[in-house]
Amino acid sequence: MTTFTGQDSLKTRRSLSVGGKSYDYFSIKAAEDAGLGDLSRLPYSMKVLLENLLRFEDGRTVSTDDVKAVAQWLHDKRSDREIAYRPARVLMQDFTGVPAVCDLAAMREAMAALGGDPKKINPLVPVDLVIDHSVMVDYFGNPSAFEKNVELEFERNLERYAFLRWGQKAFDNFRVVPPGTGICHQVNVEYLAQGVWTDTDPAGKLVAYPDTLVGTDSHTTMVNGLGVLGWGVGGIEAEAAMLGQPISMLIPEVVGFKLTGRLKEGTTATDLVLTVTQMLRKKGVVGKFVEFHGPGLDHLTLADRATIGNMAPEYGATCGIFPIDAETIRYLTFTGRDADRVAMVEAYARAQGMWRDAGTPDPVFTDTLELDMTTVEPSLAGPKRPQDRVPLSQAAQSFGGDLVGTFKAEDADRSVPVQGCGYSLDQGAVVIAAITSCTNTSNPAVLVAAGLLARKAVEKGLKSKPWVKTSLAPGSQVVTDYLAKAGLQPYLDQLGFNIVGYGCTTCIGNSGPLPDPIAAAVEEGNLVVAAVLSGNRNFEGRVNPHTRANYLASPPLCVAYALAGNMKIDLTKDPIGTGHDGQPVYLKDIWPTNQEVQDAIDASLSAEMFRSRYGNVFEGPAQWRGIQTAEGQTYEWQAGSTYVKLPPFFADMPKTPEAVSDVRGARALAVLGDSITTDHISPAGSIKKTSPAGEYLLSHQVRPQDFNSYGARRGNHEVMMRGTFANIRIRNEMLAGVEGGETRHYPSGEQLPIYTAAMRYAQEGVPLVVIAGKEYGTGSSRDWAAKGTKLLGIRAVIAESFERIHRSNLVGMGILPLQFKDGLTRNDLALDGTETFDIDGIEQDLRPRKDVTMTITRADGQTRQVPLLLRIDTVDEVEYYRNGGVLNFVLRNLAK
Ligand code: MIC
Ligand code: SF4
Repeated sequence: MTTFTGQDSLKTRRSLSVGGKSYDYFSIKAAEDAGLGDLSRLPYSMKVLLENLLRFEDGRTVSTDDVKAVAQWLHDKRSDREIAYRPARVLMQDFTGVPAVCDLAAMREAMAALGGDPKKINPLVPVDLVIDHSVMVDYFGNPSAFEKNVELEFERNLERYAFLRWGQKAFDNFRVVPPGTGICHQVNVEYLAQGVWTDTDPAGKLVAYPDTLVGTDSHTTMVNGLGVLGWGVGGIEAEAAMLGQPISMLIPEVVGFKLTGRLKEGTTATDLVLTVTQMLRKKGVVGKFVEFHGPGLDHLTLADRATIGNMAPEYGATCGIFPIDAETIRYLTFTGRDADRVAMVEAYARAQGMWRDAGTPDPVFTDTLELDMTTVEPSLAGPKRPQDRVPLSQAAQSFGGDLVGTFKAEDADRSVPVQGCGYSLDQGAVVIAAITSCTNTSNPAVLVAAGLLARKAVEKGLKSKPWVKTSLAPGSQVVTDYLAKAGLQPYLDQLGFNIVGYGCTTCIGNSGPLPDPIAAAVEEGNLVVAAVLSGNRNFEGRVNPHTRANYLASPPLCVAYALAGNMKIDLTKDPIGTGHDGQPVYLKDIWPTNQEVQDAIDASLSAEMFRSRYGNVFEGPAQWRGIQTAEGQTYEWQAGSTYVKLPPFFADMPKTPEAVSDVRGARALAVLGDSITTDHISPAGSIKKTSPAGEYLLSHQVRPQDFNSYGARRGNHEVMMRGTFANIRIRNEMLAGVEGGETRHYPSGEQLPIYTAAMRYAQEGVPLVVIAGKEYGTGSSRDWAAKGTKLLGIRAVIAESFERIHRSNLVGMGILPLQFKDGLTRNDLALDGTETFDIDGIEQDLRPRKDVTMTITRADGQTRQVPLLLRIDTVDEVEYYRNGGVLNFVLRNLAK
């Protein structure tokens, strides 16, 4: 395979011999000697980018000037140069992977229609897709929960899985990790990632280079803990990368995060990552790399680093990376990676100046910040944003504050009897306690801590409160092995934390319904009840439609809150329950010491567990192996399918794109506030019966219990268009006091679901815009947030700022991201939806980051001109936009 097509003008190709084998590599030291000067203090992540440029320097997509710009970065600590970056591989999960395979299948057909060769639509780099996002927690708290949930998962998702099995055969370089195996990022860290990748060049010579990737999931950054540079991109960008299109990016700023000290007794890696997230969000690192360094690294296990890397989307950074050091090597060895490969990782890192040890001087960074880890305290984050950290000691009070903020004070003590259960549900009840998410289930320390806490609680005679939906969903089967070996699973089981599946579950919003009587009590009392989960996201409407408050916390704290059963209990002061002996039990009485945790890990985790579990990782359960698969280069779309449909993005695409045009007479489809997440734009969770998507499914004879989730329906654009902006908690400022995806259509003035209004405007030939506040598109990589926006007829999104991935997804779908300038916001414009909008500067002289003008015409004919910054950031992106999207661009090129 030709993953290095460069001409190597700087003559940096060298060879390295390890374990009797010789590898070529593109040497940074050689580049220094070729005139770039001392590069030793470049950040680790910049060295990875530099190597990529050296390897692919072809005088066309990558020039020696690009290489020099990286060297120059060392002096300026920033650069406005655009580079073409080619990651070694691509990682997908099924929520984003199914629509990606749909796109690829559609591109094969479009390719044939354009007179090109459909076989060109084939990944050129290795692609792994892990099926992890679909399993739901329908059954919980009993020994058969796991089996029954898996059964339902296959029943619901058979069509999608059969489609993926077709893809597995139809595309080269494409592997699928079957359902029930683990979560993509944990499988990546524990198995797929290699630290250093190797391949043979056209002359048959082995070449070594850093393992790098893009993933169609924002938490791809978890692998940064291993020193592997990777981040999340939309499916469309990943598909382009598979087909050989380099990632177009600006040489990033790199923020150095110095860690000193070590976590004190009673605190966990989860507490640390929530602290880091809060600090970095406050700093503002969107579009930047974050790199961790300092003596504190010596006290962080690889799993701790992976937890910190994981939450990069929550702190807003492109990635949060750790350099390679002795701990990386220990982990690679321990997880059963091939000994030769491990030796190579060390030799390669040393040869390239990418190895960290105590003596390594601090790299040069654009900006820095520092945390003494001894100051980290037990924490939660919530009730609706991951960056809103609350110290455990203030959680009860802070929840009370939120509660009173939402309701009249006299409602704060409301309590509703739960039908047929003999107890009442109070305000603040914890109704979900979920040990979930790759963020934490990849870290044995916090899982073992949860198990030890469960043991101590059981020994004292404590029980989970009966209204709590408890679940444990590990990100790999190895977790089950070590919890069993440590003898801890039985105690977790006794508290209701039986295994419910190996996958994302509650973290993605697949928490399943609350038991009917509980849901009824919540609705009857309009209670604010909570979920406590060890996930990384708690955006409104995500975790469960009934939990208005959602707190992220470490696995042991999830168990603690299941015991306590209410957010209003102060776990640092109030008893968590009453023991056998009638005496109050406090959290501190059952919290395990760091030494106990370490001892249990030492006694129960072994390299053999990783080897045996991953030895047959592509096999899957019987249900998977039994799926009948279609054959053929192109997919036979099933007319009746409500899961997989030919997407419309390339329908009737002409060989040359039409000219781009200014926006004329647009209406606002929605005016939105700050921190609009991709969960608001394209929710992933449950589909309401009364929503346009629900009505569509009903009209296609799908029963509500078979609706599955928006995430699982992403292979069907009809559902997804209807689900765009259908989040139950989104607030459109064009309507006062309305929650949910509604808008007002003008000039009729009628209040309609957003989808219905959009279709009405489409019929009327009216283009649309969306107006929003800061950090628009926060959250995930899901490109459906941009695809849905496109299919609703939205030409431009005008916001105060954009989150990285969503901005590039918008451009990738041919939508204009426009940013307010000079401190102006939507609030200064007093918009109510009756206005029309014209945007100039697109037809003429389209170029990256230019200023354009928007003219607002009010109902009374008055006009106002607003300057905007065009957030098409690179020259390549201009081309994507001109082509109507990145995939259309790639298709046209391949068809030539
Ligand atoms: C998430 O955590 O939000 C998801 C679900 O994993 C998404 C991807 C998706 O929407 O499928 C992400 O993080 O990118
Ligand atoms: Fe990990 Fe949660 Fe995303 Fe799944 S949904 S990949 S568990 S962060």
